[in-house]
Amino acid sequence: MNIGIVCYPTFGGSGVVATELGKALAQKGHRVHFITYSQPVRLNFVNENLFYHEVFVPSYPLFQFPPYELALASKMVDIVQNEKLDVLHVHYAIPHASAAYMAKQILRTKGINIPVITTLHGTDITLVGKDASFEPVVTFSINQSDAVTSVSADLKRETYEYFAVEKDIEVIPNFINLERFKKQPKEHFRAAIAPEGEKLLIHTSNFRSVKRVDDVVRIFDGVRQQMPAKLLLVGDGPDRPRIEKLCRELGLLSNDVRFLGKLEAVEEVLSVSDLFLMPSEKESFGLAALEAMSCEVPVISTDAGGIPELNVDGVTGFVSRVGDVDDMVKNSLTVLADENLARFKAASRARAEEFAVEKILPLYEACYQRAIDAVMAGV
Ligand code: GMT
Repeated sequence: MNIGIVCYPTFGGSGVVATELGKALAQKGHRVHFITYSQPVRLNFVNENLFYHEVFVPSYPLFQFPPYELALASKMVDIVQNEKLDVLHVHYAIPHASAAYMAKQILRTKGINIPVITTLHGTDITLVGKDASFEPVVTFSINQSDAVTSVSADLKRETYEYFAVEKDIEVIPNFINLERFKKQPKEHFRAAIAPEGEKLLIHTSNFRSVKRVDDVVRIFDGVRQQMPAKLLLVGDGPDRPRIEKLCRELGLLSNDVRFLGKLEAVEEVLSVSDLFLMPSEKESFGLAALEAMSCEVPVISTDAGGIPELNVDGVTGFVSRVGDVDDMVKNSLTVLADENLARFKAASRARAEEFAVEKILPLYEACYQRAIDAVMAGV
């Protein structure tokens, strides 16, 4: 197939999923065209089937808000026509689904009926999408897509709850490359940051309020009062200054809590970690937790959104109510206890194997084929 993928090119989960999907499809022999405003961060890979098309928004003094959606729709029209795409797959509804709708209408006037697949990732529905500023457009463009997928059953439920969506939504969970995300021998790194054999806790996110990074620090503070431990914080974002201040207030030094910033090879740091903390307020799936589990790192999480569809309570870690820091401290100590840790680590990797890219990819391929067949049949 000749597939167009539209996504955010950043470290965010939806962009990561879209890029990894495109790479895996290209390795299977499909031709994949990324259409986005800059090179996706995970597109660090050369393959004869991968193409990248940059969306350029001309600046003009009149534009207080550059019209990205229009430039994107125009680029989609251009690439569908000239690269003879079979299907357009847009990740994150805002503004990709509505730009795809516009492109589809323009292409119709040229005698081309391109099927559009929209994948809902989370905040496009749960935070931003249902805001009155976007809701009518999000509802309309989801309903106008030829097929709609969501990354968890909970996100599907929320979509039907908050939007007048009539389309069938297929749940296709996120996936993992088990070869890349596997425990690597990085003991020298571990010895450097935890020289006394301290337990290593880790959190990766975009440091936005929905991630509750304050709770990460408070959980760590509770744990280290009971056992020697260190915390690794990967990623960056608007809450970081507040988190640094909280660490100082709690007397946590830079040797106790390491801010590592945005990392490309996050699997190397996960490989030396013992416990992943995800105390999020909302999380449609929790891709960062799946990456950790694949590297044999158990997860302490909340029960928000789709996380319980991934993190199995009492098996791959534990699930607590949002904000229940005491419970997450207690659960962390259970997982980290020497007599339990190996069991939780093995169970985490085994659970991650259920989300192997080889298992999930055919679900997307089948979805594309059904949409192509329906459009060809004029349905
Ligand atoms: O979590 C974020 O803030 C980033 C966001 C995104 O859209 O890039 O992630 C969402 O999509 C990921 C991939 O499907 C999911 O694993 C995350 O759970 C989801 N985030 C939220 O629902 C808050």
